[in-house]
Amino acid sequence: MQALDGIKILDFTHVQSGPTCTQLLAWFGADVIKVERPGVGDATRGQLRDIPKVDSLYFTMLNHNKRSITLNSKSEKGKKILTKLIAECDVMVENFAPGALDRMGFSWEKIQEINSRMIYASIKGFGPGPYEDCKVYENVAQCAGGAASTTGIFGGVPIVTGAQIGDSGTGLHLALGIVTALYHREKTGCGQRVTTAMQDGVLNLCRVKLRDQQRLDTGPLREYSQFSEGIEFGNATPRAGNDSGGGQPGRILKCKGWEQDPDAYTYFITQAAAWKNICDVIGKPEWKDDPDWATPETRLPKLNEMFGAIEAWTISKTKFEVMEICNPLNIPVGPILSMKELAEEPSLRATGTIVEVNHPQRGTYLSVGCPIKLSDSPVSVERSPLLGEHTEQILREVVGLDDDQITEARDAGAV
Ligand code: CAO
Repeated sequence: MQALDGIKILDFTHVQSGPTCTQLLAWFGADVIKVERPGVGDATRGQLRDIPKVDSLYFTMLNHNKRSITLNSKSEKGKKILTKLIAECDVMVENFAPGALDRMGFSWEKIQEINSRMIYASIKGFGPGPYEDCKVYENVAQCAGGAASTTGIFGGVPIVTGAQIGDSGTGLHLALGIVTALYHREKTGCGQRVTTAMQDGVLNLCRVKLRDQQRLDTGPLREYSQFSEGIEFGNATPRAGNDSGGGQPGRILKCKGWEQDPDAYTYFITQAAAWKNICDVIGKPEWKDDPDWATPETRLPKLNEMFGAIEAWTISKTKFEVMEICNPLNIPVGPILSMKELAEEPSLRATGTIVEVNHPQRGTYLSVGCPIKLSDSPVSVERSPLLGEHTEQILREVVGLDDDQITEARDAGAV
């Protein structure tokens, strides 16, 4: 038995943000019924295709363990079927442009009328306010949520990150909102509305940068490299390159082979408690008790010199040797791992974080499995559904239609 066994999710999500949320819930055992437009489906089925006429990796990697029903929810018959689906499901999730479901005739009030236990969950780009009607994609959210203004090299342009904090990050936030509402429903018997805005989700993940914004009022941010370089701070949290976001200064440093390998680097954190070990490892034992170097405060104005000395050592080792030497000494370091290295990492295969999935059209492909491990709710990653693969099954089992009614719905173009 899985944690969410018995929970039926009406999944009106598309592209990335919403599908990441419902995929997680499917992995925890919910029956996720993905509703797609007949003949069209989720736009990502056809985006960034690597094999002609085959569901893209973009789609397959975001829609595991779901069932697919095609339904024209704007047609009269389609609306009747949707009404029945709403009555039968526990959770409805959508990430359409603002107002799309209201325009279809399914406002929150109407949904509550049909099913008072329904949890209705949405992702939008922005919350209530001047931008609430905007359509939003990943990078817009990264920019509007504070990530881009604080990412990049000091003096350079704002940079977006490859981690999909706007889409997948907000999907995670929504999934937590949904399971919280399910827990609440256990006690009250009532459903509720759950909303997350991508701007809010990104800002939540940039919390430490709002911390720094306020610290600027009382002086420079001494742990930023900018401070050690004597560059004045402006009135907003600046881009901090690869500086550590915490109180222990860290940087990305070159390792052996960096001239040929773009990922031959390590992250190196100068953990205060490990300072003496760091001095020994890098061949600077004289810094251990030197009053100019011995405390974090004395080192902050000299970060370039300090990391220069550390890099003179890391550059003589591979990123994995750095890890092997530093870990036993409690010096936190991390190799810069490429996607290729991650895809081939046996320990990630062993835990199911990287999985091989078989798909009838594309054969075997790699995906990221469930990153959250529940000891009593094991996850088996199943391939994504083909467009409308489960239409008949769902019409029969969930909606309760018979063969004639299914044919009628097909003839009317409702499914
Ligand atoms: N039957 C009938 N109509 C359907 C349907 C179905 N099964 N499924 C979708 N539609 C309709 C919608 O009702 C909508 O119609 P109206 O415009 O008449 O209301 C239409 O299809 C298009 O939906 P959309 O506006 O959501 O899609 P889009 O491609 O224009 O915009 C996106 C995409 C992502 C920008 C927008 O949905 C959005 O801003 N979503 C919220 C934020 C979000 O999640 N963004 C992240 C996406 S991942 O990067």
